[in-house]
Amino acid sequence: MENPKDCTQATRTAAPRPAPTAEVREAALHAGWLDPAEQAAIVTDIRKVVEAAPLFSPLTPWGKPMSVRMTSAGKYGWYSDRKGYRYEGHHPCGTPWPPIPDRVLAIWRAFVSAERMPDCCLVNFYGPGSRMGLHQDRDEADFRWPVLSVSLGDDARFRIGGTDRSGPTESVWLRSGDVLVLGGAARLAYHGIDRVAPGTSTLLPKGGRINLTLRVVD
Ligand SMILES: O=C(O)CCC(=O)C(=O)O
Ligand SMILES: [Mn+2]
Repeated sequence: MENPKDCTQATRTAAPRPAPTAEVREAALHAGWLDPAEQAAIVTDIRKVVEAAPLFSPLTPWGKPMSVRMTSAGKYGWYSDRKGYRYEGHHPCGTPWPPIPDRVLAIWRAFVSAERMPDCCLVNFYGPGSRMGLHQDRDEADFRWPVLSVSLGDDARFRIGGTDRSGPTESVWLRSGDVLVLGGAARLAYHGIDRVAPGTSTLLPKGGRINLTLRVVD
């Protein structure tokens, strides 16, 4: 890749990408991509990730704990504290991040690439009242690789705008089993989660929402 700041989406070499069910400001939504059995199998995989690398609440650079609890799988984990947003090679307790589950990598292969696997699978857990403010995913070296996100559990109100923080936004409900790809013009779009609707899914016995975000980091 010659110009890593170019957002022209990297292309896979095998079969064409599945067509989205909807486009939300140039993000590709694949509603209901994972059936309930596949969702349950991925939750089992993610429980093992969380056993090896427990969820924690990162601090924002302003010193406030985030309402979303997180962990990661892969070569790098996303991390934040008073020093800023970044990727780290180890969980805060010092152990390497566990590998990204094969079932999760299969989703990346279907939408992005069979040759270049993601370096990070960020696992976000939204409990009661958790939300995520508008932000860009911009801690990666090469924006030509899209960001792929998988929603599991309760419905979430996802907001997306453009590359200007104060520009217009649109919102869409992300439901369990949905896959969203932020690539091309949407790669650096501001986005966030306004709220999660409790009791809208039976996938997680205690409720809440898991979001998996797959990214190429370096
Ligand atoms: O939870 C989501 O759907 C979005 C998560 C996100 O934007 C992030 O972790 O950077
Ligand atoms: Mn994001």
